[in-house]
Amino acid sequence: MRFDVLTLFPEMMESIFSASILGRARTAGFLDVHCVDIRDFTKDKHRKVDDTPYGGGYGMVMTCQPAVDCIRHVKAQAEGTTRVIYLSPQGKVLTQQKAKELCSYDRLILLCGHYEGIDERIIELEVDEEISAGDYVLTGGELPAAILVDCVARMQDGVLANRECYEKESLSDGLLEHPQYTKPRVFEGLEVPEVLVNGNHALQEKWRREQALERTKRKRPDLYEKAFPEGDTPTQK
Ligand code: 21W
Repeated sequence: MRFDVLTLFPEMMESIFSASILGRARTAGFLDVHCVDIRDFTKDKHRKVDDTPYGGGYGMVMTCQPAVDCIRHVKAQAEGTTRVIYLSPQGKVLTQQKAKELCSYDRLILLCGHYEGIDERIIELEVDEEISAGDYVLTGGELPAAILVDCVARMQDGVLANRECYEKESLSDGLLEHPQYTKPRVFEGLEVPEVLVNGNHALQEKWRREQALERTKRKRPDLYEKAFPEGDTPTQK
């Protein structure tokens, strides 16, 4: 899958995508992420990309010309199915389910706004969908775009060492994960649960499932209710 991140801060985004698991996946050729500088597309002699809002109000608004030309330029190189997404506080909040749906495209073009927002006509002309990172206020769409890339990229073949890593994990089945432990067996008097040290595999599976259910019920009753509506009893696998 190919991602194009359209931003005024390409060097900030580039550093995020060069580190850790995503960086390794890119080097290994499993992931194609391009950061495109919207400012490179401005036709203004002072390289301006924003202006004051019509009708008054504080702050600056991203202008149409650089953003629209940038999107069209990137779209023109595109092969296969493409989705243009504007990261926006007004979008639908990103979920694991939404991320899975986005996997069906060959290319995602992610537009990051900054300042007080972008000219509405950019959305009207070129944007297919708006997505938010959650109900809190940030300074721009860059971090939400990084979240989206991270979340969708790790579902692609070759990015994680083990496919099960994401198919079996937290939130994929709508539940939180069981607690995890590693060495040493006792730390400051706290012991690793006996079943994980001595139990058989079937017992350990059962324990993990019970822990996942108990934790979800206690820490995220909203998720628990979604997974088991109206007191549906979960099946013990
Ligand atoms: C924050 C832009 C507030 C605009 C109209 C009239 C992208 C984001 C962002 C930002 C405003 C996301 C106004 C979660 C976020 C983002 C920057 C409002 C005032 N508009 N997900 N007056 N939170 N944030 N501007 O902030 O661009 S996805």
